Amino acid sequence: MTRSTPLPRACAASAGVNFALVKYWGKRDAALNLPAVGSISLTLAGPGTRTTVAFDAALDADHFTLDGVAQADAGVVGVLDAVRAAAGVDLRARVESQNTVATAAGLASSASGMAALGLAAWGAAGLPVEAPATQPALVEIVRRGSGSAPRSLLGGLVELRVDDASVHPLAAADAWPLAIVVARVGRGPKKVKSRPGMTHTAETSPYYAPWIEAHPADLAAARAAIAARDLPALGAVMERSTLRMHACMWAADPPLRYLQGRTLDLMDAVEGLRDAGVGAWYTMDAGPHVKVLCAADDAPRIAAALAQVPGLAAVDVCHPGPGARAEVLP
Ligand code: 2P0
Repeated sequence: MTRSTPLPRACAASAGVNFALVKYWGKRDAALNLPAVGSISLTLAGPGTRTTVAFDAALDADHFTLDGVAQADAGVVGVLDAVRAAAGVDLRARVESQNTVATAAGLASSASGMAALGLAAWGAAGLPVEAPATQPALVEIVRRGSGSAPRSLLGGLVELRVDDASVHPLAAADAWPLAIVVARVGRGPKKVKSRPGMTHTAETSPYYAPWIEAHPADLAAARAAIAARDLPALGAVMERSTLRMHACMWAADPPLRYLQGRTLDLMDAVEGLRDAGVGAWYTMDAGPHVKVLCAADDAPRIAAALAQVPGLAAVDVCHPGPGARAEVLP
């Protein structure tokens, strides 16, 4: 690939977190970090990551700060090495990231983090930053950093296909007035990171094969619901996919359980809202937090109802947002 301008230059990129509606759990190739299943997600405005990368001939090592604190992170160096190889750059980089989402807590910080880092490094190396999701080499670098991160390259509802791990828009952020109410249960980091959690599930859960087998039907149902803008149908498949994924983990040996008592209290509250005629559907990832999909107009009263559940750290309303974007700095 050829660079458009000479180095050094700096590039800043922003990416929103995305939450999976139809879940990814498991890999078909661990070395390449290729997913065993496709996934469908919603990228959010607000919570996410902003990262600046500058390659600098004066540096003898990569420097990375997260929220102002210096970090040694092999994943960051891995992304930088992959971008250097793609662009023919042989300089170390200064990387500064700010998260507006809790780090490593099952709130998708790795997705926004890797999308912003990959795109900022790509731009700083002189490669084109327009339409990042259409550049397979960049999508692959971002995916190797975090399997869910390519979805944050696009806004709104997004599908990551299982066959070639490419990402595709299903509905733009402003095409459907949705919201996600995020109910946070506790503030600590998750006990088991996703990567070892997926390996353990694949190796020990007798439900792993059925999970993979049932998955394409959930993707098809979600695609159809999105095309028809049918929120109850999308909510139903989202809850089904969530519980199938967690059932698969619970059946591992020893079991892998991210859900907590308060998670179940929130699921009860969401079902109670539905019984009262309010359209609200839950999903949970590799953590105890509950994300509730709803129509944007219903979000304030759903947030108010969930805030009544005892013992929560926070309840926030989020809306669909754009894909990752970058600007080359002067
Ligand atoms: C998802 N999760 O689809 C699923 C649902 C968590 C549960 O993708 O190993 O940090 O780097 O590919 O992307 C979280 O896993 O994992 C995730 P790796 P990632 O959102």
